[in-house]
Amino acid sequence: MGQMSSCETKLTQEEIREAQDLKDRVENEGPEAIAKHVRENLDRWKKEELKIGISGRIKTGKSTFINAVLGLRPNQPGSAKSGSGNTTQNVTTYAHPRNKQIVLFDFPGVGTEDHPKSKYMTKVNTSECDYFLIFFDSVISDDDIWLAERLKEINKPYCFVRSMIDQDIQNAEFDGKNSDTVLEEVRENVQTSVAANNITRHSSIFFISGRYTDIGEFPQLLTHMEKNISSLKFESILFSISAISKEVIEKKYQKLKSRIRIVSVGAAAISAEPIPIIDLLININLLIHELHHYIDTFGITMDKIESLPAEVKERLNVWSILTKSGKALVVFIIQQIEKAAAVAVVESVADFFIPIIGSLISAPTTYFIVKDFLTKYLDQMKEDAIIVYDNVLHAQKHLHTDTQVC
Ligand SMILES: Nc1nc2c(ncn2[C@@H]2O[C@H](COP(=O)(O)OP(=O)(O)O)[C@@H](O)[C@H]2O)c(=O)[nH]1
Ligand SMILES: [Mg+2]
Repeated sequence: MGQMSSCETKLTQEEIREAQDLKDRVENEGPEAIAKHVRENLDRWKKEELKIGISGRIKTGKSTFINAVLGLRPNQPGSAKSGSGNTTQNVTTYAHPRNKQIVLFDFPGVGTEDHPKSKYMTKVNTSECDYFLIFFDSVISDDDIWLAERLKEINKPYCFVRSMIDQDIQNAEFDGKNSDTVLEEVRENVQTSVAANNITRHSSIFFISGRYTDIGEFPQLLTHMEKNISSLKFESILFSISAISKEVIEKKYQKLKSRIRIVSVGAAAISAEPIPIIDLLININLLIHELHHYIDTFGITMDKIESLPAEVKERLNVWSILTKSGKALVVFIIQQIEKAAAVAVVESVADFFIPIIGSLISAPTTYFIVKDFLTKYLDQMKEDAIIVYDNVLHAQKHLHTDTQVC
């Protein structure tokens, strides 16, 4: 039983308390109710509303950025119209196609004829947004600063965004300059005007590309958002946006990793009052729920995989899960768990001799089996997400066009 006691000591006090609480609930409400409770806890972000306000003059890259966040190309249904002719006279709202609770507001720029400062804050309901981005091009205008001041007054988190950094890099390359220092140079140029103003001096400014989201400070922008909105709202945006860069994949991975504990503690509680077979199946459904969430979050869809060359496809781990459903998937997971269990309980004599299929394994052992199982699959799916990104999304960048990489 050496392994058992070491397992127990590895659980934190908080986890033991949580498991105990869930175990009591299992006794009172039954294991299915607990699984539902765990799933609801994991899915709380889906109910969270997130409203993002976007303002700035025309042609500062707002529509392109909106499409990147929505995961849409220009001209796809539901996308923001990009380019000339779109003056965004009124507020246009865009619901995220993968999560209708996320809405982007394309606000008209301040100071235009239709939206003078005097009427802006009443006409444009900025206060309902959770977070605000003010786009600018060469310099931050007085109108932009005015808006930032108003947002500050109502304690609304915001940042300034200078997009199209890819163009600056391309220009530098063309001019035979060192493209590595471009971002710093652009920042310095802006900084000179920024330093003169009290508001901009204390504001965050991010230099990004809405067209090529793996260039520039998109990850830093996300981190700023993370610090300034609730963690559930951030979870919502992180799980809904496409895997638009390796940094975003990494952020998604970290967030997904933090959920493993919740599932493991839940599964442990469910197997604490074992009803042979039933508790195992309930736990397997929890695992399937989580695995599908990994696939959705990383956006490893069948159509993206289909477009990969055969030798790349063969390298993907996710294949074994994506191609199975129903009973076949349950059987596959049981087989995987048996493998994991054989490793996890190898020193645990009592558990070792009890057939896994009856799932009369102790709660701490279940905790570690589930934790190892999910960690392994999450790691594998992150690898897959990077392979898909490199082959499908990144490749699109080198196609000619104006198309959004998403
Ligand atoms: N190279 C490059 N072009 C961009 C980028 N963002 C926008 N554009 C282009 O700049 C023009 C204006 O962009 P748009 O998003 O419509 O700006 P908006 O008027 O502020 O909504 C369009 O032709 C876009 O394709 C970017 O990050 N890089
Ligand atoms: Mg626009």
